[in-house]
Amino acid sequence: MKKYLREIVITISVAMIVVMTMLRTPATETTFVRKNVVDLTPQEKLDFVNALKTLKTRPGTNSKNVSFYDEVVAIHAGAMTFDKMQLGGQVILPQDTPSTGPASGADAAHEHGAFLPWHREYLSRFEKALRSVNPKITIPYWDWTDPRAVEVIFDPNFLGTNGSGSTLTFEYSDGTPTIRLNGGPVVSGNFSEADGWGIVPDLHRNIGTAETLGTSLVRYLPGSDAPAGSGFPLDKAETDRILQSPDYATFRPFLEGEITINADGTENECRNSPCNHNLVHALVGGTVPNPNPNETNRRLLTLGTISNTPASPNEPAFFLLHANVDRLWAEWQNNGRQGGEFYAVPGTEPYGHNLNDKMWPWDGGDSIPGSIGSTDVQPYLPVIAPNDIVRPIDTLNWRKYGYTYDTLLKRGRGWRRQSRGEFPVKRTRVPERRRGSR
Ligand SMILES: [Cu+2]
Repeated sequence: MKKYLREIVITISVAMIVVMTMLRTPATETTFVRKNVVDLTPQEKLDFVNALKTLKTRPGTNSKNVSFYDEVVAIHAGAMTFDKMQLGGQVILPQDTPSTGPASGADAAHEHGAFLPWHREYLSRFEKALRSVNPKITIPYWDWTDPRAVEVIFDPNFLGTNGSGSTLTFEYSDGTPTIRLNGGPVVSGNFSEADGWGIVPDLHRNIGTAETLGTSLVRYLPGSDAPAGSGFPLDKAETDRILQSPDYATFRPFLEGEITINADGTENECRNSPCNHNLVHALVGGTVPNPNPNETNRRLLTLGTISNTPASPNEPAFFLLHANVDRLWAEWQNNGRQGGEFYAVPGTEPYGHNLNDKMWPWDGGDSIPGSIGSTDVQPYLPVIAPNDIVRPIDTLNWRKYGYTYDTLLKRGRGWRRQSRGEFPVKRTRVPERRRGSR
């Protein structure tokens, strides 16, 4: 009898220890799921719009007294002042004051390896700010191959419709067919100036002239009758091929839109017509070849807010577009390519873009941005702590940030290695460094 009593006491004690240990173990942090924008409920859309608009009125820490949201825009603009040559040299940003420091000479956020790490960090910080308004929010993504997406995003009750009041005609002497674009300032809906979405003119400049685009969001969306390649949705087979890229040196420029790879493996540079991520920027904001062949510094004309890349986060659709870019990177990584060996080959990138480089603006103040035209970006930037350092290597695991994508949940969790269907790559393009050099 005594023996049984002792066993019961031991059993109860062990059970109590187990329970107490479980209570002391912190609950695993919630993973937020970024959803396809077409799957958002009306309430989720309302919450997202309200959070954006709250950040547009929240004070920042900059010396110009612009809002927290505007400060976020300034970070993106600032990153692009480290190299005045933009879009592969098709547009050259006028600049009175050049940048200084090790990051000088290359756009800190685009056209090089850190395009994906930089925007992953940038979006996650912005998403956390949105969640400080409403703890349920995640940034929805715009699957640009989804034929339903454009109508959902540019709905009058969500991000608002096309701009209006301006019809532009571009005629070419070299045989390029005449282009007509309809758009202009967005005058109604949640992101009209009248409804509180006023844009800081200094942070809303044309990338080719540095002239301001004004205080209203500007869109030149293609009509639903636009021919393939000039409208939405984008070609799904092409986006699927991006995910088949065998290495980061192919994947990053293919996704960003500097190159495209055909079904037979041949590779083309997207020189005169943008591709993939760049194409979405170009289509929403309006981008056409410059009809004046003498303007060799400006071979593309960028008309609206999101096609003038430094200013592009003034357009709320920017965040949906970049959530999709980040999702495609996460999917590519999730397919057995999670480590640093699936990033840019060491030493092949300009400073700020290699795996262990500090990325401006999270570089401890090592580099200072330049101006856009005569506009100094510095006073619009938030205060960033000197110990707030981020390197590409810190960004490779998106789950560490506490979010994932619905498409990854559907296909199972975890870093897993699958057989990778890869296409044959015929390398015909010039190396990345040569294209960026003057
Ligand atoms: Cu960007």
